[in-house]
Amino acid sequence: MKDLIATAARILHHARHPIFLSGAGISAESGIPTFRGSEGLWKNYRAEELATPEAFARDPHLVWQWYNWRKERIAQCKPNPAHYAAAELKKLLPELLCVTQNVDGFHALAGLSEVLEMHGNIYRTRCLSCKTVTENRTEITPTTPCPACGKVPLRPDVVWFGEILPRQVMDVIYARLQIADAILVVGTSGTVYPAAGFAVEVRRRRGTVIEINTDAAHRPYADDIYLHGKAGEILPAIVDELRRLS
Ligand code: BV8
Repeated sequence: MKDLIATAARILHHARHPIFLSGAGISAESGIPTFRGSEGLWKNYRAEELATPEAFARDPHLVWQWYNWRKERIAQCKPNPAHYAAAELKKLLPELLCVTQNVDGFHALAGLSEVLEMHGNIYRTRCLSCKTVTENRTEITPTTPCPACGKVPLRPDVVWFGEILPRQVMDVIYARLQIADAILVVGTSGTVYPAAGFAVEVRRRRGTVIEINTDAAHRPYADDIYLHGKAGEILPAIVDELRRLS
């Protein structure tokens, strides 16, 4: 593993247009359940059944119950060494484009301000009537009025399955994918698109894919650098190695 970490650090150090992509696994050591791990269910629902416009239209109370439960759970957790290491990585590699699929806001909380939250943020709500987006850390129900126009309902300001991703975010990511020579993928099952396609695109352009994941069954491609283990341990080790190279 030590050699792999040194190789990963060297590749990132020499990369001209690297990308960092994180998924729910980077927050697992903070105590936030991942989506597809054993603890990923809520009341026996899967994320794909609740994180959709159809589910919200059908039962906004149930969907808001799920988001309120997650907001409360996240509020009891804090960023872990992997989040802080990601912020250090950005300082050591100013060119690094940082993207997260997570909506917990932990990258920003750990000091990585320039992170693209491609699936939105659980602590923001959006009014279905006037589209106003507000920060909100309290419990929301389908009858909570919009602070701007007073109408209901509000929805979580996240991207649901079947919804398109924020254009301005995707434009930046797709532009980088045209020139990316390395991508560091941390704690994602690679099952949700378009994020799951980013490593494929980097590989297609002969870039290097470096993955950190605890799942031994995770099928890396032969030419990937697969670091099997916890993000909270491996990411800080890559940062230490990078510091030696810098
Ligand atoms: C879209 C926000 C246009 C909400 C989320 C192409 C092919 C097939 C399907 C599609 C496609 N294009 C679009 C789709 C449909 C769909 C999709 O991908 N479906 C999947 C289920 C097949 N995609 C969409 O609808 C996207 N929209 O593309 O618009 C379009 C639309 C329709 C049709 C065509 C085009 C929108 C997707 C966004 C959905 N919103 N979240 C919320 O959070 O409430 S996705 C949700 O899953 C989270 O954001 C989460 O981050 C994300 C991905 O999951 P992971 O992060 O990977 O988490 P997971 O639990 O799966 O894995 C954790 C990993 O960590 C594991 O591998 C584990 O081993 C590892 N791990 C655990 N602990 C650690 C660790 N690793 C390291 N250290 C540890 N300690």
